[in-house]
Amino acid sequence: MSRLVIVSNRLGDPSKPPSGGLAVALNGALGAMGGIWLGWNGQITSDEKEDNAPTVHDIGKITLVGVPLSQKEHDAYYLGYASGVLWPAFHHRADLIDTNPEFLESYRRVNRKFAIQLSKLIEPDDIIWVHDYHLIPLAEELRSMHIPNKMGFFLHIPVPPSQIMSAIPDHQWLVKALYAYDLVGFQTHADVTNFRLYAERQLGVPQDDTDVLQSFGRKVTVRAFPIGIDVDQFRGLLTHPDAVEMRRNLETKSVGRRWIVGVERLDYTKGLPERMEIFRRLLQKYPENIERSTLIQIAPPTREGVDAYLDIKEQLELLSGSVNGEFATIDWTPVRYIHRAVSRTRLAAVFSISRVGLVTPLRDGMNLVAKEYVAVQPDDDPGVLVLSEFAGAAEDMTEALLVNPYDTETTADQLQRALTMALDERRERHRALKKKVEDGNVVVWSQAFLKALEEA
Ligand code: ADQ
Repeated sequence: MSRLVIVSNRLGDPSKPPSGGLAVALNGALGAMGGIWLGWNGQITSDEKEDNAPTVHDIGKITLVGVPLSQKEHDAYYLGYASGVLWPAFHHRADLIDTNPEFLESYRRVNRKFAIQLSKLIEPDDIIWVHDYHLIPLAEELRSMHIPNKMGFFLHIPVPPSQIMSAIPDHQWLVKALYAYDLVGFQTHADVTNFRLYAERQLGVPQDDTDVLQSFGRKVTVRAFPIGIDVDQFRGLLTHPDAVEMRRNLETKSVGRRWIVGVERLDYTKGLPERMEIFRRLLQKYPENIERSTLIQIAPPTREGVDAYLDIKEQLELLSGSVNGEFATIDWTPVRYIHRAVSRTRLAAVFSISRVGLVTPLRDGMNLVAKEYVAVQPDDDPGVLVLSEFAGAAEDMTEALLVNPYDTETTADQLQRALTMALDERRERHRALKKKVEDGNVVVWSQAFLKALEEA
């Protein structure tokens, strides 16, 4: 039987309780097939040799291989190229691209470093599954070492339209590198379309109506695999004593009040300043929400070494403070802004008692928070999901109230609609969304990807 080899920027840790659905699915697939997980182990070494010895741990049928990086590699490959070039460009923010040529060089070097370590471990029947934008050229590096194995790639973030992709220096090299895989998976059909249009316009790849693209002497299957969550695991968190206590606490405080919840890493793609303006507009236009509706915004820090993230932190602090200054009363604070990570158990509890899940990214590959919110709503009295049309999740979750987060006025109206929606309509929308979230769970997603990879 084939082994599975997973490669991601950060190494997972199957010995700890998984922190998210993706870790659950990948641990599950690895546990079933046996195999290797290779990624950066979080260690910084003082030298930069290509074949720095990795850390190796066996946990049951899984071998964890941790590649160390030097400080310079981490800063230029991860903070520089992955976070400062690819992340903004793929989220339609070409204006934030940091075009330092050293970043690309380091990105290539770290991909080569990962490939060198992998090449020492791979057996002929192994199936290789590479995750995300940090590792786009990995397959090309492996092919140059004459490794013929099946290789699949999944992109967790969106694919931008061709003209924005073209703003990336050396974009043709980057996209061509995807042709070294046998299967390339994107989150949505819109992403597949963007990729195909780019391939046609910029690379002259002929198109037909199959999902196989042929060019540069290779064939690659390109399909959408919308990622899901581990519904049972997430719902199961509600029975944890911490969650029970949190729910009790919030319910006591919420007599006659309603919670609106927003949860994401503090990232400029997530539309947080826009959300504060939407909430401000709600309070101005529908004053019955004053002393009744509270926004709980949980946004832990991320990538603090990148300037654009410092800007968003300052902006959000100013805005949440100004909404509170404008509307707070002696015994009510409109925005509770928490700039820290919160345990998943507590998150599940907050989602479950919130009347509205407010998920309004300006651009998002999928957005798992939308699915987590739906998964823990009570069937008899469910809350309403207000979802940005620019999240990948909106392609399928059409029973949410879909909004354009740039349009403050209309989104505030939709938020009011969510807060005042009749029980029958809430139940009907929830029933449809819940089915979609359950049917498209993360195990279904990983199995579909691996099956397609075996067949590619
Ligand atoms: P992210 O951009 O990280 O993921 P998302 O899909 O929402 O976005 O996943 C975030 C996860 O972290 C969720 O499980 C959420 O509950 C958790 N989380 C967020 N804030 C937290 C907090 N304060 N404390 C604890 N946990 C928190 C990328 C892409 C997405 C894509 C996913 C998966 O950007 O578009 O959906 O990968 O493919």
